[in-house]
Amino acid sequence: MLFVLQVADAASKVVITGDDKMQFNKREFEVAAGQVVELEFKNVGKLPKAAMGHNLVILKEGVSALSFGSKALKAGASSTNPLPKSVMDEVLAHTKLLGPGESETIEFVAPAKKGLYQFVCTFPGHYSIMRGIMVVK
Ligand SMILES: [Cu+2]
Repeated sequence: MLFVLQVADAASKVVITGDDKMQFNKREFEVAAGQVVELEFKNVGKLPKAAMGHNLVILKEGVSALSFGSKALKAGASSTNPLPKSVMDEVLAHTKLLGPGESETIEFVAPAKKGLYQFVCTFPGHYSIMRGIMVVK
């Protein structure tokens, strides 16, 4: 008797939090090239969304979190709309803006190209501190 087992590649699951000190709990995470990534982002802070909201924006290869954060700000990023449409062409994946206690899980396919991809929170004033690297292996 022949058993055919199909073992699906489990999606990489990543959990990242942001807090009232403007910190992501991870500065770096790894995913496999071309694999589906399930990323859960939680705002574990207590301050109001309008004062300390967070999002998590993963940038395309070669886009620096610092220059992207500054560009988003110049494009009109605000505490209610931190990710203006005009800068979306440099974005690989992103969560919405989360207030205290909120979380969101997004799914995206990791780039086929191995390398370093930066991520950032674009709430005004956060990008210089709230940033990190997704390592695609
Ligand atoms: Cu933030």
